[in-house]
Amino acid sequence: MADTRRLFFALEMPDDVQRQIVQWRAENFPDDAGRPVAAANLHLTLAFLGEVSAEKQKALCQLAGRIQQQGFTITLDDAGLWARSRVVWLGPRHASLGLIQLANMLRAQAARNGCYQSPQPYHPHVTLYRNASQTVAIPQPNFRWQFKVEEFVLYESVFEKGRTRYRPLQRWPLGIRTSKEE
Ligand code: 2AM
Repeated sequence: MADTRRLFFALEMPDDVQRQIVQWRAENFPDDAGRPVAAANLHLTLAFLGEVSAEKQKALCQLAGRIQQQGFTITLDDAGLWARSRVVWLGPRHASLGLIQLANMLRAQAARNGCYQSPQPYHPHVTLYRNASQTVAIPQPNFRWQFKVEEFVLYESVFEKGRTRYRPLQRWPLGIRTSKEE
């Protein structure tokens, strides 16, 4: 499609959490578990936008900039396999209200601007493997990674040299701005 970008809003993993996840994955899954997501690509999607024109991107970024919400904490303490999409994931057992609120707001803004949104409820997750083997055993979630979220990010998904890379385009801090700061 001409002049469009494949975009999504997401949360970045802190470097130390990213490292620990990759180490846990290497220690707990066999080599043929599936196609591992590169460490630098680990993220938690808030809203997938699909192929977006520059004009629509601008409109969505303006709306994103108006979101007024406090930061929140994410706890990754669960893991599983979605057999149909063949995805191995990590996620929170109990998603914080702030996370759900932010994702739902971005998803609603996207839908109102013509970006298709799945009717499925939002399931916060970090994809660990794609094309997972149907028989892969999911280890006990013997971890609890916790981090504070103070910003959200618009990413572009770029496919080059046979690899997908997620490129951050813009960031928005979380926190309630006073009228003086605006
Ligand atoms: P996934 O991790 O569950 O695969 C960039 O592709 C991000 O957008 C990924 O996190 C991916 O989620 C998500 N994504 C890709 N296609 C999507 C779709 N059709 N609907 C919802 N999310 C999608």
